[in-house]
Amino acid sequence: MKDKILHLLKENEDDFISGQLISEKLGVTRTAVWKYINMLKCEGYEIESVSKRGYRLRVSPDILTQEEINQKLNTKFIGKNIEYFESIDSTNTKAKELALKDACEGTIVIAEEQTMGRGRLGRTWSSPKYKGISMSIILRPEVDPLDVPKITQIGAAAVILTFKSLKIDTYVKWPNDIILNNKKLCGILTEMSGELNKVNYVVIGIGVNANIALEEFPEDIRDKATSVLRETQKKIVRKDLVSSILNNFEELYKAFESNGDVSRVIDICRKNSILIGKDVRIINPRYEKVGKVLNLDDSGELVVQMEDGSIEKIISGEVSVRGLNDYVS
Ligand code: BT5
Repeated sequence: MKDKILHLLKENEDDFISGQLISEKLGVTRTAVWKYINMLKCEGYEIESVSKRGYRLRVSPDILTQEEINQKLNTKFIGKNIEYFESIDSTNTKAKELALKDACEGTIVIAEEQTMGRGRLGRTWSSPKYKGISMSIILRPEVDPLDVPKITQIGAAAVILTFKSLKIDTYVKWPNDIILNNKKLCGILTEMSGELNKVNYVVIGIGVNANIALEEFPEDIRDKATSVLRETQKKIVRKDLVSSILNNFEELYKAFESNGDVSRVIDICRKNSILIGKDVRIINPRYEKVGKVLNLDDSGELVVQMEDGSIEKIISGEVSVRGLNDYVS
C-alpha cells in the first residue's frame, strides 16, 4: 500500500493530491493514508501536507528501491523486478538463493549495505550503508558455460559507459576491476551454476564506491580503493548510477545472449584497458608468470607475452601490475 501511495504522489509530483482522493482510489481509510505518508517521511521522502489541499511530494531520497530506480530505467527485463534490502549479508548470495527458486532473468537484488560482501576467492568486499552500490543481476543465458566469463566484461563495459556519460574516465583492470585514478572504484563478481554444457543461472554482482569517504573504507584498503566522492569531491546520485548501469548492461547483454556478439563490449574494454602495454604478473592456481600484456582478444581473453617470448591467452586469473618497486594489485 505504501508503494501505491508513493506511486500516486509521484504521478502528481507538481500538484497536491487530497487524502480523500488517495483513500478513494486505493480503498483505504484516510487515517491509513496518513500513517503510510508518515512511513514515507521516515524513509526520507519530503512530503508537504496542507489542510484542504492534501499531500505533495517535494523531494525523493537517494535510496535504491524499485520506485526510485524506475524513474530512469528504460530496460525491457533487467531491473524490472528489484528485491531491495536495507541490509543483507551479500546480494550475490541472496541472488543465488532466488535463482534456485526460479527468479526471472533480469531480477536484481540490491542492498544499501552488505555485512558480508564477497570478493573473489573468499575475499571480502566492503559496502558501508547508503554510500555505495551493491547489486546482483540474475541471468539465465542459453550459452556455453565457457562463454560465461564474458558476462564480467559486459558488466565492466556497462560501468565504463555509465561513467563516460558523467565525463569520468574509468579503466578496466582485466578481468573484474574498474579503476579511477589508479585506484579501485568498482569490483565485479560473476558466479555460475551449470553443467558441462548448460548454464542454469549466472549471478553478476557489481559493487561501486559512490559516496564513500576515505575514512569509511577499512584501513587496509585506503591506499588502493577509491570512490567517486573521493576523486571528484562531489556526491553522486546513486539511484541514477544504478539505472544507467542497468540500461547499458541490458543493451550489451542482449547482443551477447541472442548471437554471442561481444564485439562492442570488447571494444570498450580494450579502449579503456589499464593493462594493455603494461608489465604484469599473472597468478593462477596452477602458476605464477611474468609478462607484458599485448591485447585483449575478440573473445575477452588477455593476450600476454611471457618472459620467455611465448604468447599466451589468459582466460581467468589475478593480474598485478609492475609499479616502481614491485607488482601491485
Ligand atoms: C572483487 O573481488 O572485486 C569483486 C567484488 C564484488 C562486489 C559485489 S557487491 C554486490 C555483490 N555482492 C557481493 O557479495 N559481491 C558483489 P576481488 O577482485 O577478489 O577483490 C577483492 C579485494 O578488493 C579485497 O580483498 C580488497 O582488497 C578490495 N576491496 C574490498 N572492498 C573494496 C571496496 N569497497 N573498494 C575497493 N576495493 C575493495
